[in-house]
Amino acid sequence: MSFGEPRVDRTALFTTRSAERALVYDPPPTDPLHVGAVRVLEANWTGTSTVPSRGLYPHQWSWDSAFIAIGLRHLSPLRAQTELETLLAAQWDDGRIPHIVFNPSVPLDAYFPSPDFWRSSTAGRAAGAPRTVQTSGIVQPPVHALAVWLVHRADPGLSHARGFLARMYPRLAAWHRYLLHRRDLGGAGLASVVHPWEQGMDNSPCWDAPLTRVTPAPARSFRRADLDHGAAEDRPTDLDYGRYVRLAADYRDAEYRDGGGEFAVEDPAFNALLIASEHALAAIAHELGATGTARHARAERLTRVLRERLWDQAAGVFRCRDVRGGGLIPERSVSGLMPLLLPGLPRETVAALVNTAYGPHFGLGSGTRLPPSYDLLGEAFDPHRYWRGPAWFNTAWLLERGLRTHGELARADALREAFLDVAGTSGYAEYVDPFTGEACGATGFGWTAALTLDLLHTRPDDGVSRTAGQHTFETTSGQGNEGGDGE
Ligand code: 9WN
Repeated sequence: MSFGEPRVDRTALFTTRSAERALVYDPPPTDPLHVGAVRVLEANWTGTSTVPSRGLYPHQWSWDSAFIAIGLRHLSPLRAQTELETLLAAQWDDGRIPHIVFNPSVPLDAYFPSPDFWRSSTAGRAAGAPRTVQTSGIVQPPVHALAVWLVHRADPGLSHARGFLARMYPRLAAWHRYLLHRRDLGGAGLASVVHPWEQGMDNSPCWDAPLTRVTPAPARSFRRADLDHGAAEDRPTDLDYGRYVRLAADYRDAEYRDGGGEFAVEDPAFNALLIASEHALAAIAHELGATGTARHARAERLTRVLRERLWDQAAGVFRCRDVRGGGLIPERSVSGLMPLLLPGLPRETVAALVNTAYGPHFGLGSGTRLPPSYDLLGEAFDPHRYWRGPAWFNTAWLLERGLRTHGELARADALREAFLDVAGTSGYAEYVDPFTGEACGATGFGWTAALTLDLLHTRPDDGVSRTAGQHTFETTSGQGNEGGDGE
């Protein structure tokens, strides 16, 4: 096992040629967990970005790439920067970062919905979709500014030499502006998702009630490619898929204009990640010489709005809000634990969230090895079905980070150990049975390998703020997060 500061890819300081974007590690690591994770990232690298999985997900996915870059920074900061640059090069003029950037050399039938379904360069023209690359038209959780900041910190010299922050900052600012303005469908300041795929936990029971309003597209009108790779009983049902297809087709047919669709949900994880990224964007602004505190203040204000809009005191968890149906959705999802990431959360909310994570609904410290995606006691719980119970490694990583942020060090250490153990024994699985750690879905999964590397390289007592009340997004000068561009 190897600890310490992210290793600097020194050869990369002087070059940006893709042939030299090889992974470097000096001295060569011998820990099999490390070696295996590096192999996965090498196998999934396409030359400009990393696929989540060669078989099931053969293109570039938005939040996957952000998590992957967070791991890659320990091996090759240059490759980590390239990963994010490739994704942000596909940003639309209206600011949205698409959830998939398609690889033109992959056959159309390898993944559904394919580029000919989304038709970004025609249906997305009014919203400013890029002309030279095909993308989807929906988004995924905004982990990007956080990833850019962490990648920068891995090698500030390389970052400055390549103008990495200066080039990424305006794109990230436009992305947040899109979410905070065009996607404020509830009118309270939070961003809404308009499709279950946007929130990233596609098949969560949280979507069941809002999805009942959506007429499914007929099963014969599309062909699912996911069933070529995954077991049907673990994947979403055909009925759910029909609804996903209908929602996406309606959005496309409205030329990706925001505000009109049947599905609009304020989700706690999506908004917590937006707020965490707003803190990171403040740190980036500070690094670039801005003096204002506007972004930091906005992140704090949004933390308060998140609590006012989505916190359920009696349940001790954040809920999703169905903006079209008008109320909080009475389901407990791992999404509702994710605001623990936020440094400005009141102490009593932190304590309640920790109790919920370690209580009967999520079973940490007692029955489960990693946080289940959904309430163990919920009616829809299924330990193997997509986002209806299994554990994913990205949410475990976020929870670990949240626990450290609020000084829950023993619990964070235990979760870190469980993460590393299960990642290795499961073959870097896409997701696992939360009780046994048995592998489900794809193996050799990008973010599982990348976040394994991140936990291996970030000393338990270093890397993020470990003290309750301190900022997670400290600047290089250690002055706290005072950045902001005052927009
Ligand atoms: C749809 C790529 C993505 C992840 C999502 C996960 C799954 C896609 C699918 O795979 O979603 O975007 O086809 O099910 O749910 O979180 O980003 O790994």
